[in-house]
Amino acid sequence: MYTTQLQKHDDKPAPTGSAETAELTEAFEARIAADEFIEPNDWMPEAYRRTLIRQISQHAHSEVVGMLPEGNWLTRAPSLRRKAVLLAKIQDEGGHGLYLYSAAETLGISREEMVEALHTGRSKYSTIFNYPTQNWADIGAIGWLVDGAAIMNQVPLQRTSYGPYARAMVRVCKEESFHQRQGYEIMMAMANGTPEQKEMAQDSLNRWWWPSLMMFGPTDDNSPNTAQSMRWRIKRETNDEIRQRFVDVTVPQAEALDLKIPDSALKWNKDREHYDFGEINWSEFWSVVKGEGPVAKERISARTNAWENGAWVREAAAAHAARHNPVKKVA
Ligand code: FAQ
Repeated sequence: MYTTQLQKHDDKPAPTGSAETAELTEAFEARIAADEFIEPNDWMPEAYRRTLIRQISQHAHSEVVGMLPEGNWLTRAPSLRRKAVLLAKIQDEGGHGLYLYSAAETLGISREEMVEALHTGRSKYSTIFNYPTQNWADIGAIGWLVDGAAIMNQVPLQRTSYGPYARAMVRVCKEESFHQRQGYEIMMAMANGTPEQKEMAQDSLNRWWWPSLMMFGPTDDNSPNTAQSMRWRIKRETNDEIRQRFVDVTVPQAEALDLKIPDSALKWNKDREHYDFGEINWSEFWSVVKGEGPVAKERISARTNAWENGAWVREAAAAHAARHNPVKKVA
């Protein structure tokens, strides 16, 4: 995806002294303040690079692990049309993972290192994918709520300060918008269907609402990374700001479906011009972050098995590439 010759991180001349580092940092910060994109071969503070690797690789893992809950229903989709649409959507998520791994690779980390960090639990992925998909309505709820939350978070990331991440987000957002609509369309069909179908849709909303709100991360005052990431313009809006926007947009959508959001504290606040909503169960959130989610072990073992079973494909692809397109070693 990125055709520019990348410098290897180790090859970059290190600043020779604190005066030089201060000068480079000042120039870097001026570029951030001027809303310039930082590109792979540009000088950047080490902590900025590490923060990006952390966030982009976790985002990539989320896309790839996120294929599993929906994949669970591919063979049981209620019609050929639903199956074809779901298959296309899941393939898109795999593609998002690939753009994001590629963007992270431009920062000097290899795909293998990132995958290993996922498999060994050193790198996180979104809590939402540690919940099970129990019936077809869950596929509608994921598209509507989970992709809806993902878009809300990713639209501001189109203006993130790191160029390859921002550009990847442009295409990802277009595709997520289709995903959100396909989910909402499933919910519309179910909410306007038989009483049993409507009940399934309501049950699904009940189970996915709170985990969807958790996707935006801890509250701003409990978010260790937000302040610095906002200063570096990696994040353009805070966790709470984006969560609030999601609630404000989604409540009328639930009303249009005649479904009830499972929150007795939910109420329009005319002074704030936003919905007030109830307290998220933060102890559940942190326990899922720590890897104790309902299907966390199944998710990681599915990914580990896929990686191991796919070893022969990677070896064959590498052998084919070496035979047909040998890379010339530069002395
Ligand atoms: N799950 O200080 P903060 C999708 C961790 S894509 C797990 O606030 P930050 C598409 C956080 O990593 C969904 N961990 O952190 C799709 C940090 O730990 P660390 C993924 C979480 O980075 C749809 C610690 O808590 N989207 O759904 C979560 O500033 C359907 C403290 O948190 C992205 O990744 C969580 N929910 O803000 C696919 C978007 N929240 O790393 C298939 C890009 C927080 O220090 C089907 N990422 N943590 O060890 C971001 O915008 C940010 O990374 C946040 C977290 C907002 C997720």
